[in-house]
Amino acid sequence: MTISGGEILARCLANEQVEYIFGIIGDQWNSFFDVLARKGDKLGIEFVTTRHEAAAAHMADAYARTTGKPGICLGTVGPGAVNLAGGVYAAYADSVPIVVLTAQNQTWRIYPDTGMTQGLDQIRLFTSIVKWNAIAWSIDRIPQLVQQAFRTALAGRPGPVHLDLPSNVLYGTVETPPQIIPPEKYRSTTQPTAYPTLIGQVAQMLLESEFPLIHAGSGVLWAEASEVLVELAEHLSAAVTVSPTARGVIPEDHPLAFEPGLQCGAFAQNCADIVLLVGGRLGDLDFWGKPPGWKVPEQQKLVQIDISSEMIGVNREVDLALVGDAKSTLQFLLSEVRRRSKAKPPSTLLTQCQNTRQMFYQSQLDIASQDTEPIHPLRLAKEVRDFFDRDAIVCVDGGNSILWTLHLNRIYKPRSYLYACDSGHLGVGLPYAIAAKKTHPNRQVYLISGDGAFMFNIQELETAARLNTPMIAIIANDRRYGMIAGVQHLLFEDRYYQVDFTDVRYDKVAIAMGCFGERVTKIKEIQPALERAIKSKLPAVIDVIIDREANLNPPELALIGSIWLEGCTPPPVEEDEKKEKKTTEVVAN
Ligand SMILES: Cc1ncc(C[n+]2csc(CCOP(=O)(O)OP(=O)(O)O)c2C)c(N)n1
Ligand SMILES: [Mg+2]
Repeated sequence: MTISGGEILARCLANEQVEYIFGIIGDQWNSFFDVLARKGDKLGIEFVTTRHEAAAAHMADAYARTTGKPGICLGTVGPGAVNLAGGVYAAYADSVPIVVLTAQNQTWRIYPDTGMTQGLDQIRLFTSIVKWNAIAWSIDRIPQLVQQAFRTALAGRPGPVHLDLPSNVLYGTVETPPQIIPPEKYRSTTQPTAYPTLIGQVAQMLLESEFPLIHAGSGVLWAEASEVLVELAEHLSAAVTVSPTARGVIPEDHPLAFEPGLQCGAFAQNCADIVLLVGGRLGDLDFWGKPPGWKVPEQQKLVQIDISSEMIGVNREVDLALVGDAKSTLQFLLSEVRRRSKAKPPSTLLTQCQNTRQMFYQSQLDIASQDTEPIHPLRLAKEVRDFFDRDAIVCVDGGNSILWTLHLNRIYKPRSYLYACDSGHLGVGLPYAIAAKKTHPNRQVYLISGDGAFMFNIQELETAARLNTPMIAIIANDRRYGMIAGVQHLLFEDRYYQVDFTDVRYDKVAIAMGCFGERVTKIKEIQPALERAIKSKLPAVIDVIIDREANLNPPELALIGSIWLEGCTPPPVEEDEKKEKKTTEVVAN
């Protein structure tokens, strides 16, 4: 039986139960696409064509984040590969397992490039943003390399991998198809648990502490360990904080939950005498595990659980490290604390932190309850959250528009919050929302996006309309790169530079691409517009004109900015160089 390299690749992907491949075709891929055209249904694989490869990578990323399974994206040789890279970085930064497939020119024309059209060293292109990559030099290597791709993407701390597939390998044929064995025969389906004696020690430390706190990174989501983590917190009366990317590990209206931010999560982190860090590395957005977000190590013990020993003690010294899967390790830890003691009563410190959190929450609600117009960005966050179901999948994108959604746009379920946290990658939001809706058609999916961020991948509205994925994108429209303007406002006494752009009718762009669109300028119009968007059954854009002055200064921007720009104080400026505040505000058309 003659079989092509493209068909072997398709069969290997089907063997991994791949449902979707996101990407854009190129001629080098035609043989593979012809297999999908003829046999895609039988193999259970649907190809999703996007309008830019970066969006395809973001969609694969969203698929992985919402399902827990690797997402697949594909691009053609040269420009397709380069465009994919932009999206792969966002997945890499947040340790999301995606498999990146690029076509390559013929094996005899590559590495080195000899002047072939679209020639590119794609291995080197991806090296810094994938865990592993390789070239399939011959057809018979395809199964082995696909095995390695999935094995590595899912091993330990997950992440992207890349396969480069030369056109003669994809078009070429063999007479005897190589054997394709089931995944459980080539990669482990279970993860290791930490050493039992150490688990006992940790149980004792937690029980003897005054005020324990559990800090969850996204490793908890990948390990499906949210439920057991909450049970452990309840037994210990421990506060639970999360990295921004791990929102949803605990429902944010749970009495023990403290959402991220210096005035909420970090307040509790600053009171705890012991911290159990699970599946995270205390990076930038965790305030590095240092003051002012945390206590110094002498006053606060740190126990770290991570699947990867490479993550232990990365940014903060540990008192004890448990290397193992978050779920099984927490399960053993929970039985150990239960065996040793009945539930621990809440400490006075916990109650104090809960009161502070409540006061802060109330202060946010007070701002959001004002009826002032133009619409305050916090009011928008609240109106939107109040409108949608508790289990909606929430995507966020932008600058200050994201900061406003930290407290009043609560997240209640694991794998329901899509945010390119460690890359801060503008443009992820729309592709995330489309892929989330495609993958979870029965759940509501909404996006709150800055207007700057939305424009990075606005072309995907056509994809949304074509796929019939009725997600709802809400744009917090301040006609500028508000976060950068906000920092310029703080640093340069209102001297703004290159942060404003002209007004665009995003609603009309949406309609032109076959979606629903409305522009909203009044508070009382927000929810009716969302209602009409749902009724339309179309992908929708609600373009909300917000208060651009208020958007300059969300809570925490000054503090977060000072951590980001540590050591970067601007030099003094001569009096005569200080410009007047400039604005290029353009009236909505
Ligand atoms: C791809 C990319 N380019 C540039 C930046 C730098 N950046 C961070 S926030 C921001 C402004 C975002 O503006 P917008 O999406 O309108 O949100 P706003 O802050 O106005 O609410 C920019 C340009 C980035 N994070 N990502
Ligand atoms: Mg903006």
